[in-house]
Amino acid sequence: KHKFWETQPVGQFKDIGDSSLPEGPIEPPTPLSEVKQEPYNLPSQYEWTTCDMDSEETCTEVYNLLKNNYVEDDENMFRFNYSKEFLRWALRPPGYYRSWHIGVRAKTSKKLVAFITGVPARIRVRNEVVKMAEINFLCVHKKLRSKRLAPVMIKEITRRVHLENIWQAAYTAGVVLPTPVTTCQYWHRSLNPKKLIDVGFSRLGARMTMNRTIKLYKLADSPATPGFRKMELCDVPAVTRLLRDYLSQCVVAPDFDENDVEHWLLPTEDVVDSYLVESPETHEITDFCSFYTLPSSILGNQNYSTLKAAYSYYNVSTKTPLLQLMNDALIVAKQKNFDVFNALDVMYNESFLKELKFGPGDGQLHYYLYNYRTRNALKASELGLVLL
Ligand code: YNC
Ligand code: MG
Repeated sequence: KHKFWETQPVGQFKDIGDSSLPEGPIEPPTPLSEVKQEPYNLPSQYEWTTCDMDSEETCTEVYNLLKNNYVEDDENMFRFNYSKEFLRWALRPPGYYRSWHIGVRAKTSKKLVAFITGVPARIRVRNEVVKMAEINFLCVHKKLRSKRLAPVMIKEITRRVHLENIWQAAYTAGVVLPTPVTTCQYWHRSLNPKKLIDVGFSRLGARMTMNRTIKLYKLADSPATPGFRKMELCDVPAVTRLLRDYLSQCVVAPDFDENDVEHWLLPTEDVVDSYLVESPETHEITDFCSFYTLPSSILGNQNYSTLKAAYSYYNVSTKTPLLQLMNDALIVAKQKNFDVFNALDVMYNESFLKELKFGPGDGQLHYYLYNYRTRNALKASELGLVLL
């Protein structure tokens, strides 16, 4: 059934429930000298390219490949439209490897036809911090689908990850593969219900009028929590402590240090937004919330071409109730003109989704680890990892 995935060191369906299998790496690392030194073979019309994301020209090529060929919803109404700024942010975190930004070009035209990326991360699974690659942006041009190009790309990135002496990876996908560590669901909170209904993202509820719907999703004009403000560079140490402490409660979570927090959470215009609560009395930083910007192209609508979506990222509440904190996040997202605020049911998110009028989406997001077995599948709430 899974001709490729059955050959890989991942949890196999046949092993589900076999409690004799130990938690941890499935295969031991091999000596670096035994890692294949040459790239895998591509069909003869294609060649490997390493994509330099510092180059405006290459970044534009990647942007266009993804804009036209990356992930769509089940009904093919929307397609992710990651911005160039976002791609540069997502692909150049502390310690990144340029060799993990892999493209495939047609030899004659030099056109970019496929892409896959990895970035390094330290991910904690229970008490073990494991060096991993986070794999993302696997994309094959629509005209080259179902030709088994994806397995070659996955093998090639695996080889290049191994060359850096890293033997595990984390990734998410909408498709079921052997074998999810967790399966999460997206929830959506309308900020601009009229547009969402007009473009077919949502539908008018039973016995609802447009005016009642608009009223239902109305938010206050400004955040309610005293001391709620944008995160700044000087907040990095305090936010790192707050976040590390919070994520320690999860079974799987990133092991963020101050450099990681500066990169992943310091606000970057139109890429990532972060807010915190600084106590007006003690000036202590007690709570934190963040979201990233990922628009989708609206396919074939006369009136609108882009859906502006915010995605919940890392949130920490110690003093301000999470419900109130996230309501303030919705308010600032609305002020910034987002149409919808999306969140997975990870961490403590279930505690606010229904009350803040998020509705469940269709389609699930499966989380995977490569060459790392967990004893059992996790609950979404035990997961403290958000991939882009
Ligand atoms: C997928 N999303 O099952 P079997 S997510 C992994 N992730 O293999 P072909 C996938 N594998 O079942 P196509 C996958 N989708 O026979 C399909 N597969 O064992 C498997 N879509 O290959 C599939 N982006 O080339 C099958 O399929 C084999 O031409 C079939 O290409 C697939 O980024 C794809 O959804 C997804 O661009 C590239 O459909 C194409 O269809 C496409 O014949 C739209 O492939 C965009 C899209 C995927 C987004 C993502 C995470 C990717 C993770 C990859 C796995 C990483 C493993 C760890 C590596 C490092 C290890 C270390 C150390
Ligand atoms: Mg293919």
